[in-house]
Amino acid sequence: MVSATVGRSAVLGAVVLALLAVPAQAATGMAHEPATAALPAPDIAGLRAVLRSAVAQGAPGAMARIDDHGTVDTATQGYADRSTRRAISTVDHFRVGSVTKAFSAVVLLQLADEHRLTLDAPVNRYLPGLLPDDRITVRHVLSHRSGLYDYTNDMFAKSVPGFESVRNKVFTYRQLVKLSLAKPRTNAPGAAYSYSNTNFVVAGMLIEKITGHSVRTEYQNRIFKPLNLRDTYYVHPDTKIPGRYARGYLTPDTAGAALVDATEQTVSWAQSAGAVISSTRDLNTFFSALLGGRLTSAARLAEMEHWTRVNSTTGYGLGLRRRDLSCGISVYGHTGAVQGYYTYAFTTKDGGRSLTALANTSNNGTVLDTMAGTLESAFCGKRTKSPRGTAVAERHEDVAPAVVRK
Ligand code: REX
Repeated sequence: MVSATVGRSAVLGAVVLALLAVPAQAATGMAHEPATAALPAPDIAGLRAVLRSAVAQGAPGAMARIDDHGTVDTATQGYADRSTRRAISTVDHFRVGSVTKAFSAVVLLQLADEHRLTLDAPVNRYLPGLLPDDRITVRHVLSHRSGLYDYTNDMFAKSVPGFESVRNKVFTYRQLVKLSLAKPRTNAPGAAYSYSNTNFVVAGMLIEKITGHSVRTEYQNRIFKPLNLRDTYYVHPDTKIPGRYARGYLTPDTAGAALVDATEQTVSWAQSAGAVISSTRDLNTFFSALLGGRLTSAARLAEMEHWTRVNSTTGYGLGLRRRDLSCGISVYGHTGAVQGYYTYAFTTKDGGRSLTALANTSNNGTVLDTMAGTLESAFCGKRTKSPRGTAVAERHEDVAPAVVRK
């Protein structure tokens, strides 16, 4: 308790110094970078309480793992499988949804490092005629500023029927882009942030075109193998999750209706925008390595961390989210929402402390809000004032409008 309090004041001091020292960054809300050593100790009791709330609000299970300079803390609550009543475990694999976008971005930034891709080049230079506007660049796509409409808004307007209509489908990337292009662009290229899965479908196409390999091969050779991510898979269009896994339960739109087991699906509607499978350990390893500078050059990482403001407490870089927590600390990573699984995977600026949290339900905005509290517990430690709930309000505008049933 004492050390948590001391740690916190050190952090606040560092934030004040940073604000004074870097006014330009402060203006964009980027000046929250204390060394991990100055962070307060994680609040594990608080973390458990957050998971208990998520389960009370309808998640069959919830779990979290913190990796902090080699020290591991885990917490679990509820079930991996409702029918067998097997307890959820932090070694269980799960679908990470849009956390996949960070993997796709890393591959493209490595290609930029290798001078095989120019971030400010038009997408159409690599994929002639794909997009209706030559001004849309690779950077626009990776920062959700292309204006390409998110086809999943219509696909999942009705959550359960929408899911059932695609769960066994296999789409080509071009079919998904075609769905998007049937709608007007949401903004002129570069003009505004507008979250869209279409962007990371285009990212997958770029990876395959430039390398001549599948995204699966590139993820494996560039990320999974070098980081020894033994729980991480890209099995599209296979519908099964390899190894031991948590089942995923989609919440229907009708209040009170039974949860739908959504575990098996192709995730072909997302592919390079959302089809990776992983574990809490591997996602922590991945984001620690990324922010620790072990996956790209320092210059490319800096480009990933060039933030477009999303709202008062979130920014989007290139396939990377930044979230500013209530204690003045910023964390970096991604969120994920595929049918049956909500993921939060974030790390500190230097990659020294990482948290991955999962609830095995989706389409439940209350659970999504609650799970954001795992970040507060992991990085802000025990709070003396400002009770959770008031301090932690999830910002739904951070995600595509159709993602969350409120
Ligand atoms: C698809 C619908 C949501 C989910 C989506 N997921 O776009 C991407 C993702 C891959 O992970 N995005 C998250 C469904 C938000 C991110 O980037 O952080 N919702 C569900 C509905 C709503 O069907 N009608 O909640 O299971």
